[in-house]
Amino acid sequence: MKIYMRTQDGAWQKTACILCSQNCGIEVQLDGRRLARFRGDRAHPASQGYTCEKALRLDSYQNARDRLTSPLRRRPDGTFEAIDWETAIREVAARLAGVRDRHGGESIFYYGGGAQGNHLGGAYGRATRAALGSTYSSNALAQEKTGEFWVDGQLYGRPRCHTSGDYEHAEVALFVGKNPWQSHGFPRARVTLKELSGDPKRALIVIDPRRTETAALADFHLQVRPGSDAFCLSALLAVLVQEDLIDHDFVRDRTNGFAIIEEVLAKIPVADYAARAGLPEAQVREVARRIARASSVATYEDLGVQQAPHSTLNSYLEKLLYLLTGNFAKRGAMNVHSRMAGLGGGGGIGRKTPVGGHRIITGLVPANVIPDEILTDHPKRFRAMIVESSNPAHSLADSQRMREALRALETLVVIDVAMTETAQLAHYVLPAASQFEKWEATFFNLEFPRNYFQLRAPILEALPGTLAEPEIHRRLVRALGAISDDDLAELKVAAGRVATEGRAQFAAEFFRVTAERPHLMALAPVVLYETLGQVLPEGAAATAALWGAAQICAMTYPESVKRAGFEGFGPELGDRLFDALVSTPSGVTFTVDEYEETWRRLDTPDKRVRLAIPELLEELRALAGEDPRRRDPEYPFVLAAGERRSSTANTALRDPAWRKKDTAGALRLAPADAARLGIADGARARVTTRRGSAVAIVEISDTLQPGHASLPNGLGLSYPDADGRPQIHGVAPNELTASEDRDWLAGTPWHKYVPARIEPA
Ligand SMILES: Nc1nc2c(c(=O)[nH]1)N[C@H]1C(S)=C(S)[C@@H](COP(=O)(O)OP(=O)(O)OC[C@H]3O[C@@H](n4cnc5c(=O)[nH]c(N)nc54)[C@H](O)[C@@H]3O)O[C@H]1N2
Ligand SMILES: Nc1nc2c(c(=O)[nH]1)N[C@H]1C(S)=C(S)[C@@H](COP(=O)(O)OP(=O)(O)OC[C@H]3O[C@@H](n4cnc5c(=O)[nH]c(N)nc54)[C@H](O)[C@@H]3O)O[C@H]1N2
Ligand code: SF4
Ligand SMILES: [Mo]
Repeated sequence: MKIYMRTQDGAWQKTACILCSQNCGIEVQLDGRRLARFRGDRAHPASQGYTCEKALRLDSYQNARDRLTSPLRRRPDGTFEAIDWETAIREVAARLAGVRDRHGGESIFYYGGGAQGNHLGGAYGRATRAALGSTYSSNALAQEKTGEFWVDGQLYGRPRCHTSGDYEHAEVALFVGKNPWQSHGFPRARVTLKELSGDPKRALIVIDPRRTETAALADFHLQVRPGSDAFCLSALLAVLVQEDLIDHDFVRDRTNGFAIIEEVLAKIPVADYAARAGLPEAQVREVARRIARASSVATYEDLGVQQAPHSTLNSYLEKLLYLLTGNFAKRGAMNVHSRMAGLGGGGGIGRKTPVGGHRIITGLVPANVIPDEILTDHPKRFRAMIVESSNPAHSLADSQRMREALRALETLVVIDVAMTETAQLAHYVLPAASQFEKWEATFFNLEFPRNYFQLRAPILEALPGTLAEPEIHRRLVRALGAISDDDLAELKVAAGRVATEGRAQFAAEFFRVTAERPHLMALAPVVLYETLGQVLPEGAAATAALWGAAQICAMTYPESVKRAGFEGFGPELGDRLFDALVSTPSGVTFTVDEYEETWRRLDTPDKRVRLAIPELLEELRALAGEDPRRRDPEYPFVLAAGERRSSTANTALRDPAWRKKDTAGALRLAPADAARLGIADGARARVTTRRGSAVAIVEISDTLQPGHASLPNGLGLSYPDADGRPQIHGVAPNELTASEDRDWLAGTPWHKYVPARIEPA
């Protein structure tokens, strides 16, 4: 099918940067197929013209040397041969159907579904999974956010009650293991950080072992010992209780269970815990008082604590800090945001993995246990895998074991734009059109009180040989025989009447047909694509699933959608919202919330926050017997494996030439350690962990404390040189990490806490 493009050559074309979850709106000028010139899109409702320096490098993604241009099939000797799409779809469908028929569809595991900016394809992937009966899935959120989601579920009744911080208006902003200057995570991050830092009436607080760019701007930098956040956070909470700095009205009117946590926090020895965290007691007390005194506080916890010891407990303690001080459901504080579509894996509550019985949170299998669910003779093991827009052979802990697991699969299918480390192990590789060659959108819509959504139109024709994911999944679903022409006959007629009768009659027909043929509901994205999609304006068939999402969004938040300026009831409201998405290339504000909305979104029976979480209170009590100052003398360093820098963008940019600074991806070391080990700036050092060993170029940096070392995220990728020979650039962090180093509850990895030895090389 011909893909429509909105604008002409030479014009500024609206799209988004896809190098982090922020997806700033940008405008691009093309030079042939090259993304030649960039500027921030001032009409984008969230980014308002803001970008960081990385957006300028997007052509390295679009025109990479290792872009895939044909479906590939593995030969017995491990090399690949190009095959046509028809063969590829037929064989992939047949092989996966074979696995399903022999072992059940649940033995086909799905991983990924979108990276930093492309979540539309994953929606269609759900149809392929449904066609196969594949029920287990995961993605990168199970390496970072599942512990936090679980805590949200305990506090607010449902893991979907995800909170958003209002840093722009907060009197105090607290960043815990988060460096937004580099990693962003909220709109126009650097502008907001500078405002916070420059205003004497406001305060920026950072908890980070390293003096990051954000910490350097902070009013208070709690430079914790790596991995000791549970001590720091519980000491802060203990000060609130022991100095009676609690918001008693909020706690009494809005929460349950305070007495239980008060008892635990009252006993915590503040001076001792501060010392274990490497902090002056006076500073901990001052920070707790500053938080308590503020009229509003917004917090952000990220990988520094989520990928470190006590990950889930840290999430709990961080949330208690804003709850006990009443910084919830109000301006400048924390609120429960709306969403256009979820990013979880679906499925019921209380599910466990089939082999190890590990907890599945928001439908996501813990990333670190995936190899254990494959490398076993257990009859319920995963036998096949579909990997879409993700690179688990590189991004999951313990790459060696992950590779072994991927090799043990009967069938591995990878859908990607580039020849990744995971694709190299696949039986079939299906080449996707890039995010500038198809309709695309991010589902990282996490803002409150105004939430935003941008539907991006293609600005380039698809690279020959590639297909957009919606079309790949449509073909797979059809080849699997999950949908018949008969199933769609009436809906095609209804679609044909949309031009004259509008979409409301189509919606009614859709619900009638899916009620009659219930198997079609799980296949809805492909059903919509083949019916409604064919009559959407501008060749936007791939946005048909978004029409479904817009309908659900309007049904879930009718008042908030109306406040955003949309009119109508029921399907009409969803339709208006969808029309706006398609016709507003800079993106739209899709919900506007009142602060009371946060309370209405809670899913506890009495709409109160449940403060006491027994499992985590037990872990909190047990901290007394632990000392983060103790280290294994064999591995005296703590290595943070995977720092975000201005030279990193996960693995979206594979060509090392995009990096203008820090080209080798340096191992950062404190001056005292470098001097003691006799390692000069720019020299090579060997890093050895219990799992592996690697050589890196050293950068001596006084931002690190002694005993702490740091490697960047997303390096160690294989990329062809000018003669097509693969070269590996930098250290792949997960050659050094181990799958057993993970949170006991959520299974999240300890990438930021890897015991290591460092020597001159
Ligand atoms: N430039 C850039 N931006 C990105 C990305 C990228 O690759 N490059 N990736 C995006 C993605 S996928 C994500 S999830 C976010 C992540 O965003 P962040 O979580 O901000 O990123 P990191 O640099 O991995 O970790 C944050 C901080 O944790 C600190 N840290 C390490 N150990 C500890 C510890 O024990 N305690 C505490 N308190 N802090 C510790 C590190 O010093 C670091 O400053 O970034 C997004 N943005
Ligand atoms: N040691 C260590 N490991 C980490 C981290 C760490 O800090 N340290 N961070 C973790 C975190 S927070 C994250 S989010 C993960 C990220 O790791 P992954 O989930 O593996 O995601 P990305 O590195 O973003 O890779 C995305 C893939 O999508 C492909 N792609 C891009 N556009 C398209 C498209 O349009 N269609 C398709 N089909 N494919 C496309 C890219 O080529 C790339 O292969 O890594 C995790 N791993
Ligand atoms: S990398 Fe992130 S913050 Fe920077 S321009 Fe891209 S989307 Fe915006
Ligand atoms: Mo991430």
